[in-house]
Amino acid sequence: MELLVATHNLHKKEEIQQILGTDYVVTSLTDYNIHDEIVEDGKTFQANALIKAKHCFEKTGKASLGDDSGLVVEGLDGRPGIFSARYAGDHDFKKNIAKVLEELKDEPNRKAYFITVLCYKDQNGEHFFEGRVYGNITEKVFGEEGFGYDPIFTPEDHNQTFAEMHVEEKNKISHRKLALDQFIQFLNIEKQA
Ligand code: ITT
Repeated sequence: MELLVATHNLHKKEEIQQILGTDYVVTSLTDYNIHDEIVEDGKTFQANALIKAKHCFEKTGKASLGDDSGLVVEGLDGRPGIFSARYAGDHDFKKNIAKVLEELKDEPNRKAYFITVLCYKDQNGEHFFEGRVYGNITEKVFGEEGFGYDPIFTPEDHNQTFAEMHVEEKNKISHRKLALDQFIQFLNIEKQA
């Protein structure tokens, strides 16, 4: 079955494909030659996931999955949060990471979580699914796998950052995996109905 994800982020697409396995063929906006930037001006992850799913559904007429994700750091009052993609001004992850580490320099509370909110939109309406993984922000970057803030996030009960883990390992425990599990459960129930 095809699953169209309303994203321009190919790392996300690949992770979703790896998590869902061969039962699904994951496609993205790029596969539909849609290159316009979606204005993510919602005030919550839910609102932004909905904006992405709606945009994609309206452009393609196909059931679409929006994924809005980010890093929420306790000692930074929840930042970068919904501003995770452009925290330091643009989509430059080295700069985003550097900004988070700099802001946490004198902050003892390094607790954080990653969140993914999925919005699935089809002709019948919208459905939301959420996954979170709790952990801590490291003092410096470790590892080269994954993407975004993975090199500075160590999940609870682990001693490696997401970027030090093999992709499969991250994808077994990640925020995205937890949200996708619920989504797949929903699709399976829908199929039986
Ligand atoms: P789309 O909106 O096109 O899907 P995006 O990269 O802008 O792509 P988000 O707004 O959902 O996606 O994500 C904001 C940022 O949060 C993203 O650019 C990454 O830096 C970071 N992020 C999201 N998921 C992540 C993950 O699994 N690991 C590390 N960082 C992640």
